[in-house]
Amino acid sequence: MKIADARVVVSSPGRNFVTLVIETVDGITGVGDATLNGRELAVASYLRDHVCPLLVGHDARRITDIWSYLYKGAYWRRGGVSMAAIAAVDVALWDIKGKAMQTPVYQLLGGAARDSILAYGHASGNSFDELDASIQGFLDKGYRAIRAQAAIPGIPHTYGIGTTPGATYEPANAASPDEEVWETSLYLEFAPKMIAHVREQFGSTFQLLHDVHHRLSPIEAARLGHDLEPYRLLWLEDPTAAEDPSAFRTIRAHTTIPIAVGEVFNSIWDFQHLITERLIDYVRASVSHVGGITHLLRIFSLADLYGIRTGSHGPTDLSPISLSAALHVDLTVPNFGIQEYMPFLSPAEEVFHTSYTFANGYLHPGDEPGLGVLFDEQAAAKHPYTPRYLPVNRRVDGSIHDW
Ligand code: GCO
Ligand code: MG
Repeated sequence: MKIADARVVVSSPGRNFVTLVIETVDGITGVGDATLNGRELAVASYLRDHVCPLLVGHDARRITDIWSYLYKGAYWRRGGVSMAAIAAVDVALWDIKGKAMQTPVYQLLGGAARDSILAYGHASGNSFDELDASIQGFLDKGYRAIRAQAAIPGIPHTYGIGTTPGATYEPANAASPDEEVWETSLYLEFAPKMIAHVREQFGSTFQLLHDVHHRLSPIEAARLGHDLEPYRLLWLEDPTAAEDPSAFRTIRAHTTIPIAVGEVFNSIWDFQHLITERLIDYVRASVSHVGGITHLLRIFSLADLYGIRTGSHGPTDLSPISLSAALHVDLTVPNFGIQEYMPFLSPAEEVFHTSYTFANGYLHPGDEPGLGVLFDEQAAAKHPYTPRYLPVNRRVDGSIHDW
């Protein structure tokens, strides 16, 4: 089953996505997601110029071999661009294998270890009233786990807030990076009040999560974790810049709040010490940023050994192909925790026809052969790439802060 063709489609149905299409000589097509928000064309070029020409003639069934060929063969290992490119190839090959064997990918990964996949949604608001209405909207749709973010008084725009009440949050909406303002002391005062408000308003009827988005120093994160302990969060996400694993020792020394980390990581090596030293509780890897299904499974297996659960990244800046791939993995791994889920911006559904379902707070990848995603290249062509960037953060004194 040799690879006959590999091509890259960059399109913008609602937001930018980079899609890899691999075709075998037998006419089987597989798709992979190579989207790296705000740096899309770098991955498209990596694939087009350096990977697609090498794939032609390889046996599409040899997924692990092709993975190692691309990872070790480049010599320059890891990094967001390389690992997103390898991920797209890997996921497309799993899709092809499933279609060739007429079975959903999750069956190839060991079969379902659960009936359905607990998902969490993103509630947000510019005021407590708006946040309450947003949470109620998710509860009405059946969600059992909700992430809560609200605008910090005194700051013009806070991370994680939809532009209008109920709208999906999309941060990359400007042709050049928007500049947001950040003030840590205001956030540290506000966040515990916001979470306390949610628990007072709604009780403990659902799992509550909160994302710090890498913005605190280790001791600030420790203080926030301590302040939030009474509210029993399912997790506190990315409390501090994730590239320094030793920071998490400081956090752990002061609080029992569960910690989730990993959406900016690219490989098992980024997770190694956080997992083996039991410094985190949830692995938040993106299937499309850590080299695809093959490598994600290795990270999840290592985490399982240490009692750490999974919480795959699932924002709308990963394409529906990545969400589908994550769901196939979620269904099978013994240490699954929770899956992030945001409805895609319209008109993504015209381009990506998916088989996954959502009901009563739970997702399922469906039973179509392969990943269960039909990618319509003609529809994609109607939505050409438009440059869009994530914002940057400046402190009130004008200096750059982590966004
Ligand atoms: C999340 C993330 C995203 C990121 C986005 C950046 O928890 O889903 O923090 O919202 O900001 O993936 O492109
Ligand atoms: Mg996050």
